[in-house]
Amino acid sequence: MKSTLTAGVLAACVGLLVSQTAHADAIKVSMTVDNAYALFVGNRSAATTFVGSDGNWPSVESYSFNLARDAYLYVVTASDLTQAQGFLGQFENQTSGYKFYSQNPQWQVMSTGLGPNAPYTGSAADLQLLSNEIQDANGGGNPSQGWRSFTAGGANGSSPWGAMSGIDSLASWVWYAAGSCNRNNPTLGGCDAGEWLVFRIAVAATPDNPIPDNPISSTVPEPTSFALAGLGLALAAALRRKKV
Ligand SMILES: [Ca+2]
Ligand SMILES: [Ca+2]
Repeated sequence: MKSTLTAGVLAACVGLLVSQTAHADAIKVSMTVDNAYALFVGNRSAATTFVGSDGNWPSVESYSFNLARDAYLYVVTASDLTQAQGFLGQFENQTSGYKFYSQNPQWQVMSTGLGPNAPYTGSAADLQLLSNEIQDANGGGNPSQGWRSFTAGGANGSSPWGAMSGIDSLASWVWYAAGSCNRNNPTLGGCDAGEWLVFRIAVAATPDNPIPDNPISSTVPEPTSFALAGLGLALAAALRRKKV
């Protein structure tokens, strides 16, 4: 019984180790922004790859990736500060079958206060500028004093945008309720939330753990070292049992 249990624990630990070190999730993001955005892939502290940009709010764009569990998606946005502004999107982890929307707490937003000229070219200079802003926000030293939550406005289909095909009607338009924006619904009425804004989502984000990089939990071991520690404990337990 004991050896079977130990073998099971060992197998589970090895399985966890393999899944955490070699696993990549198939991710599909469908989105649009009023007025414009640029999409980047990176990690917790930097944007490393420019994916693309779009400045046409009535079109929904879809992007598919195979991303490691510690990867992040970053969305840099620009607003013309008139009439309305918003982000509408859905995030599908096709590996785990998990799907959620722009108004869910897995998304975060921060303001740079640098004005309307967001970095859109994907040049090395843009990646460096965006990475600097990400690190400022991680340290709480940016205008929004860290990463914040969105505030939801109307659902997909609501005025003034109408229905956006390619995104479920369960999704809502969201924006950052700060600066001159209406705190109850920052998507309506032209306003400046501290442009330009950066949105992000961690591939590993879940409803129970929407902010896996929360500084409060930064003392928790990384998944890989945690798995290794678990493996070591299981081995130690197995050795102890052999002695007895
Ligand atoms: Ca678009
Ligand atoms: Ca606008």
